[in-house]
Amino acid sequence: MVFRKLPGVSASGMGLRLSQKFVFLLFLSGLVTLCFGALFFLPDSVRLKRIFLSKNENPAVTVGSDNELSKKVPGDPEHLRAGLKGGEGANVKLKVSRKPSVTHGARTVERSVGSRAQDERSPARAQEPAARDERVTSAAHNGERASAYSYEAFKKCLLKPALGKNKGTPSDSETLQRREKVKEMMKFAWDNYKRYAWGQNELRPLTRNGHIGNMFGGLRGASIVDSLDTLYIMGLMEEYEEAKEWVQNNLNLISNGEASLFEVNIRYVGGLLSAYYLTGAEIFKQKVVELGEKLLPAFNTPTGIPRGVINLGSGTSWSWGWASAGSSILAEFGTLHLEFLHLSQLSGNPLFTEKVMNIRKLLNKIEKPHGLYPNFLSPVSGNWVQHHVSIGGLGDSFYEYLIKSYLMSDKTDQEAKKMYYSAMEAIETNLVQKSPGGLTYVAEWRGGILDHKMGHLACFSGGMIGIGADDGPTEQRQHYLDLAAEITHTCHESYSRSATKLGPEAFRFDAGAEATATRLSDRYYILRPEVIESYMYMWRLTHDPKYRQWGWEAVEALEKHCRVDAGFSGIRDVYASTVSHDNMQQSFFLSETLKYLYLLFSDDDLLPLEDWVFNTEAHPLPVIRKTCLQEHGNPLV
Ligand code: DMJ
Repeated sequence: MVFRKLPGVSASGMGLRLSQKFVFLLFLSGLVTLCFGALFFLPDSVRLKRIFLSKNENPAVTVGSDNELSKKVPGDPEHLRAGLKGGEGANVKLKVSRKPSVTHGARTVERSVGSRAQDERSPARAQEPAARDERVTSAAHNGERASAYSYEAFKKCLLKPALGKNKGTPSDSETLQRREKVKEMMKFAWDNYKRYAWGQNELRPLTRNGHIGNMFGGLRGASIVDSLDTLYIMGLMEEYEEAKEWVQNNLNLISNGEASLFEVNIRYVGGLLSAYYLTGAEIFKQKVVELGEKLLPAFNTPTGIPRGVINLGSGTSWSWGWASAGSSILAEFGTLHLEFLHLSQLSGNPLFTEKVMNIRKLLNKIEKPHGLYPNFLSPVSGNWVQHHVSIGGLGDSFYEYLIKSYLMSDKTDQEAKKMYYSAMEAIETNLVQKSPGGLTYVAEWRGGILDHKMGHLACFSGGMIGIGADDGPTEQRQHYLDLAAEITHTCHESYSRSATKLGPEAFRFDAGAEATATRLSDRYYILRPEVIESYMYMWRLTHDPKYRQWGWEAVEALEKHCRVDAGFSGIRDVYASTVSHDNMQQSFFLSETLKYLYLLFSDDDLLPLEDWVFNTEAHPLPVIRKTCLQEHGNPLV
């Protein structure tokens, strides 16, 4: 009908002259191109975009879009960002994106990983052959050189015995009693896990069953691997032996599941490495090297920046569905360095070190807005994807691993040192704030705009800044120690201002708030360690008794509100005097929270900081003294 009205249109059915047909077709094809092009500008959550664009592609690496995450995810974007140090943050996000009202957050990767559409994975699959080759090479390499590492030689290079003169037993009776209490909590958490969830990843203490999830790619026994070193240093030897036996007989690494590279690295690789270094049991070394090799294909990207998710069987990797434009997360790819250096050390295979040094090189070279490191980077182009900066979830452990890389290198890694102190300078200039009530906090930064919020995760920074204080520029040392103390104080305030004396997932400093959560969705506590972690470091650095006192307050609160009949559980609202439990005993409670508490009430010679650095899951890794190791017959890698 319309055609008939147009000039030049004949009354016949075909209706158009040749030139008009050509113009019309040109117009049509232009329209189609325009529509398709428009897809690129839609936010990521738009279904069409997800159908047409694979997460592994990098359609438009845009630097500087602010707060993209909040546009992308239905539900509360705050909760999404509440992520944990690194990948775990991802988990919270995923959960919320599907169920905004759920308040316990750590185990959420599972659903979205499992439900990812096949077509999203295909580009990464194209890289499989190379990935396989790499693993073969690595395995062969390892086979040739694995036996070269001598545990005895390693021990000679420690300055002090790992467990101290007397296993860190404190001389005063009150501290000893407190330490015994923490040990009892560990035994209680362990016994219940053993009784109701043995071999599964975590305990659900209310329903008295196990939780597997798929954050670990089909690997099992996360609580066992995460607990090995805690059991050992607490002298729970029977429990340690049963854990070791499980690793020997049941830790099956032939898995075809989809795992978070970050989580497997910090919990399994970290846990096994520590267990090996503390005990010398070969089984841990054997398992950890085998597992490390399964992670290598994740680095098989155009830049060598690994993707966040990997299938441990096929080696296929891809980016988190929620991460902007198929990007990788700073706290995930920036939290591999410590473990991978040790993997090279133990296996004699330099590939592990090469992979993380390549990440370091890229991050060192890339231009940084105001000297800050944004949280999202494209593994394809190597450019930042958006300018969200945080020392909490998504960014946190990257900074932690810079200073710890320096310390773990026996203070020889000058590049890590330089990057850490420059990052600290930028953080202080741009993010560190003082509240009207005088509390020091580290805000988040979104393309130049400050979000006056601190996540529980960001509270690890008190400890981090503390351990970095001594090696900073001379005139800054006292300042860094003071800053560490102020941040730790603020985090303590976030605990003491709640009804339960436990801290919320995130607290704010705006609209009249001072270290309190203003949103319902930020009020939960999932047995996280970061505040207690900072107490432990600050105690070691200053011996100010208030840190032990604050640690004890946390023990009392955990006992009162989180201990249930069959284990420990997170709670949904730290401000409610009648608590509601989330039914999850996180593996990091055994690995970190209880370990840091135990160390807080021990003498400093239990895992002395001159010899050990803790990975971000609190697994102690020894300082690598290359010359000494070499002198004692261990090869330089
Ligand atoms: C732990 O798995 C690690 O500390 C990680 O770095 C962040 N999240 C949890 C604890 O909150």
